[in-house]
Amino acid sequence: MFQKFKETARNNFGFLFSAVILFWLKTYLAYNLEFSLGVAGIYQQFLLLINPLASTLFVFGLSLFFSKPKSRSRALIFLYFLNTVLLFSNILYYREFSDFITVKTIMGSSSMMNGLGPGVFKMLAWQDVLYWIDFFILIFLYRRKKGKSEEHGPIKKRYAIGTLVIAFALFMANLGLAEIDRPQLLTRTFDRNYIVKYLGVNVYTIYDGVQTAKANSVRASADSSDMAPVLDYIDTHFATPNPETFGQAKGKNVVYIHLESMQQFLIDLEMTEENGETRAVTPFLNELYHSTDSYSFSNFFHQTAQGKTSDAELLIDNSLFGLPQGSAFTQLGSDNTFQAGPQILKPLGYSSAVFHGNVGSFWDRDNVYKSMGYDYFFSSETSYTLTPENSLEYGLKDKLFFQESAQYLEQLQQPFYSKFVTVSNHFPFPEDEMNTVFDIPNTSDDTINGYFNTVHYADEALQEFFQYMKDSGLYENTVFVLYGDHFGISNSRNRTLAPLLGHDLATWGEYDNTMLQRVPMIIHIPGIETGYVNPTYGGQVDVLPTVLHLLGVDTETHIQVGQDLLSPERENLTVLRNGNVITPEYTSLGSNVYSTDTGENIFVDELETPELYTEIVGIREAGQLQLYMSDQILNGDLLRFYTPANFE
Ligand code: GP9
Ligand code: MN
Repeated sequence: MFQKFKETARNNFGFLFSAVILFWLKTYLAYNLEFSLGVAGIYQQFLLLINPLASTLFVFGLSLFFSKPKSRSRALIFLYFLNTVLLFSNILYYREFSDFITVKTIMGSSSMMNGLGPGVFKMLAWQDVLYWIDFFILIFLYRRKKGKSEEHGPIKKRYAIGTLVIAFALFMANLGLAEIDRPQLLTRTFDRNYIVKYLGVNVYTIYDGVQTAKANSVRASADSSDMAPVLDYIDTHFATPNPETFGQAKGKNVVYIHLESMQQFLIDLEMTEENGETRAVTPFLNELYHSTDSYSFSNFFHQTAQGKTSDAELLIDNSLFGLPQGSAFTQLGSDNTFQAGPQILKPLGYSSAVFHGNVGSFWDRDNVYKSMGYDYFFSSETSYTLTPENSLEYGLKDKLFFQESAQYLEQLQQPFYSKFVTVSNHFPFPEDEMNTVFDIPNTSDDTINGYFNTVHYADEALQEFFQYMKDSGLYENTVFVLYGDHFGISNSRNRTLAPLLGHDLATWGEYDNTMLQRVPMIIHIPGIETGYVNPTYGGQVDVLPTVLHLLGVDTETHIQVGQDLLSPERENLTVLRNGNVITPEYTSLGSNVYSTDTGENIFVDELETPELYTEIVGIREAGQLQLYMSDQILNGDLLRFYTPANFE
């Protein structure tokens, strides 16, 4: 009997085992070469090593249900191919986003993948051969064994089922070991990195799919009673506006300028060129930043996640966070009830418009802007003619965009609430004949080198736009709100960027990556002369109440989870979308705490430093609560149950 089993195993399972081993090795290689999973200690290393096994065996084991040997082998090859595609897509995606692909990303938003698409060739690396070569080895093994396959009979169903049972048992063992190190791994919402680190890419993908399905049912089950805790939060969290700035821009037009991929480190940054001359990268932004007509913010962070541009727009217009996964625009946007800037200002006689030199379907803007109450959306379908000469991957080049848009803006009924979404400074920061080129930086990374040129171009475009505004006479009567939407240089490239910014690479780590998530935030109000650079810790979620208060709009009954950046009562805290929290004193990243000032890692323990411990728990909870309330509102579509004062 044992002899018989051995034979069956050799004849039928040999190919399966080769496939499992190959894929296992490949996955482990990718873990080490591609993802920064924060593996600490031998135990986590061990979990990382074993975690691909269970799911790989399970997925490939499905092929055993084919009774014909030929179909069985082919099914296995097909499954192997699919699983390789999944792994490889994650590798490419991670290189840009430092994150894994979500099911929502795959299903809900082709535009999300477009976000990666054009840059995809730049994402390829030499080692990518390693992620495909095994596939050909497998085909080679198949061809070799093919001649002998006639000897193999069908596999008994119970062996096939047995294989899946073994795979499942292995998974449970893996999960058990993981939970020892990280309790509640699956019950609490962790960073995606954690799930991959402990359970692997396949399990993560399945887990994410289940989560997505659950989320879809949340909206259906929410009702008006869910608003009560939200209203409580809004009430206690409200920061009374500063009487000196409240209404300072009353009745003025609003122009938001969405600065694509612009990071704060660019402000005041100078480059010394090969000819010895020193040039500012963003001379015009610097001028605005330091102007006494501007409230500028030096500790302002982007709070976006995978929804990138769309997350930033959502935050700015609604004072609500995007979703932890995927883009709220594409997932919920068009069905959701919003109480956004345009809707709030409409009763005060404001018209509203967005200008964006790209197709309206990108991030589902066509629909979402309508849900947010925008009167007009000037897109490439309605207003700009795109040609290969005048546009880049994401639309009309900024200078031409501003030039054309300024004419439309002049026609708009005043006062208006408007937004200009720029695109030229978008990854992969391509070369273009319209750019002035910096010789320095000449780093090993063309993406970084290109960034400075496209940033500089965007800065020139901005300057031209301000000139149009002055020429048309709109300038004096307008508040300009400029914000960077998210990082341009991803964490995986920061080590190459760091020396250019004068940072020490030896100590580079998660603290430094986090500090680079600051983005510019400038509120320029011509003629005020009371402007200054404000060091409060805040983020995109705080912009709407700030702007509304400057316009003299009372927001007390509005459901906005941010706080006025100019209010002396505010919390002085930034929570990033991943739950990390930054205050002037502390930066809390996962379970680590750093001094925000020095970057020094601070040991915080409940027993040894009880007071500090309580303080850190306090700021973490404040951050979590803000995210939680925002998620409740958005996921449950709770605004459909509530109408603020003076709202139509
Ligand atoms: C596309 C543009 C880019 O229309 O807004 O969005 P992003 O890729 O930065 O999210
Ligand atoms: Mn963007």
